[in-house]
Amino acid sequence: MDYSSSKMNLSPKSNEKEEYSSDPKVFEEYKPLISSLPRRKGWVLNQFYHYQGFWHNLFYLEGLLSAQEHFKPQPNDIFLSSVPKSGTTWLKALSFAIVTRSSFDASKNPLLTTTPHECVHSLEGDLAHNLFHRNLDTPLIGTHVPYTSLPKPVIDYGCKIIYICREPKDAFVSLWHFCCKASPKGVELSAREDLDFEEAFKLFCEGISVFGPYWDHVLGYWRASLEFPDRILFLKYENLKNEPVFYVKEMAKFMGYPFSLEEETKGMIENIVDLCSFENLSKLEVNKSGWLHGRPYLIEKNAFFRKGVIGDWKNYLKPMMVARLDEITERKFRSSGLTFNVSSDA
Ligand code: PAP
Repeated sequence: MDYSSSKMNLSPKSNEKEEYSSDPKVFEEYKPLISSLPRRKGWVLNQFYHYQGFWHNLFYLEGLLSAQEHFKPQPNDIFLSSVPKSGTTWLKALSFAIVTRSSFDASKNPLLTTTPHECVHSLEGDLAHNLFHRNLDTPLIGTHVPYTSLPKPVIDYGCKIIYICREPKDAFVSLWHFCCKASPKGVELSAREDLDFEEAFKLFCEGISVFGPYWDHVLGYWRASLEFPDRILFLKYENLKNEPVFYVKEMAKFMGYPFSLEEETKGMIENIVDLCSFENLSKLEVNKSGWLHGRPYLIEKNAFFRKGVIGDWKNYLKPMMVARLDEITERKFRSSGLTFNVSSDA
């Protein structure tokens, strides 16, 4: 398949509320496979499809299948990976600022005028759908694809991966808010079906969320990071929040862009942390207004910047819900060595 021929039709079909439909010619080859997959009602977008152990909406599934078949990374590519709502936007901003720091002076950084998601494009969304061309100025590519579904060359070439995860109660609350702001393309926001919090919670606990089950996604990268520590840097949102300077330094070293002593003395790390802070990015005009393109649903840019704190789940989850999510997390992560020991700032 030739990416360059990709053209999407994002208007809804008349006979069903499948909000996104690709050009049938482009993804024709995947139709038999997709129609054979188990499916379930999803959040925001009508259907989730079960593929290689994870739930995907149609748009990202087609992108994933195409990427698995055609995507060829450069050996020095660095993948920024996460399960949605775990700190992707922040990770993209920090990584972009780190690798491009000698190309721009502080007042000209593209992050001041371009959203992090447009500075670092996503594999299964932007690139596989040919919505954006690969930005060859940076080695960075974003992805939500589970570890075991990554295109084979990404593993074979030994590409580096930074994975960010987030405490599951906060990840769920963030996902629910995001989904409430998203609307299928072609559907008025006001005409969108309400996303019931309890129903969303139930689905999340069953593992039915975009790129879910959340726990399997995290564990896939966690185990791989233990096996290949030189290739996979595993970060937690909460640690990055509590000690940003330390982790930005770690990230730069891991990516092969370490800070020199002179840069450290001049406060370069602190400058990057400040540039990419929630407080700074969320007040920039580019992140405050307008719509983010290249998604199967309509979403305002400001939806990627809600509160940016640890422990906001306390404001939303009933004690029974907390117990249920904590129990699943404990059970799933037991004996993996992965824990979340978080202090709340909500
Ligand atoms: P995505 O997977 O759709 O790209 P992602 O960026 O992973 O979303 O998650 C968004 C969350 O990160 C939001 O969390 P909240 O809903 O709990 O507030 C968002 O506020 C938070 N976030 C975005 N940018 C930053 C930042 N610079 N620092 C800290 N948190 C941030």
